[in-house]
Amino acid sequence: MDKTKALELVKQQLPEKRYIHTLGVVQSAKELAHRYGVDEDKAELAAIYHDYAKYRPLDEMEQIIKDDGLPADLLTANTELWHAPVGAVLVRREAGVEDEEILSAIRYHTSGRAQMTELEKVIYLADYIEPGRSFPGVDEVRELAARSLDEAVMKAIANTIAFLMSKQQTIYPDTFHAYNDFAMHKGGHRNE
Ligand code: DGI
Ligand code: FE
Ligand code: FE
Repeated sequence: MDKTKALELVKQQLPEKRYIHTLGVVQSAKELAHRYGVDEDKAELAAIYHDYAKYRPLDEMEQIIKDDGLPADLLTANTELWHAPVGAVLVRREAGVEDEEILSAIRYHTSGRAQMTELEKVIYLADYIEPGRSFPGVDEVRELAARSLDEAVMKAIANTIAFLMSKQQTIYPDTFHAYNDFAMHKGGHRNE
């Protein structure tokens, strides 16, 4: 898939602000991929498409969760999570991306999961630390990202869980599983 065409497709799906965020994620993902020996072209494409479904209507996303065999527990989870797995379905269907590594990086970019691949970690972290982000704790994660991919992702996940808990929001099980996996192994990974 050609990068310019991918960016054009994504631009049509997103408001200006989210498109600028996407360009930031692309920049951070390429840097992280380079630093940690992850395929830079895959990181770039996954970053371009990671928020593809972010502005789809909830009823359309709900239908895709039901029709495309996505985990049924998503239906009762925070709807903020939906755009990630639904995005993976739509990027395959509408953009013709078949690469399972890229699709799983899109699928898990919001929740994380146990045994994340290196590409999944890069996209999760790039989404968290891209230059446009300015929430509390982001600079600490940026510093960690310079020396350890696993420690940076673990801190980002811990911050997200703490943030959600401070607002008395639910935590999706995959997010806890991701955290526990890093805490137990300090760096379990799948495939590589
Ligand atoms: O799509 P973005 O805004 O770029 O970032 P994202 O895909 O990480 O979405 C973040 C939102 O998802 C944020 O508002 C927190 C929310 N969220 C809701 N429930 C969960 C969750 N994030 C995680 N990791 N786990 C949850 O259980
Ligand atoms: Fe997202
Ligand atoms: Fe994002």
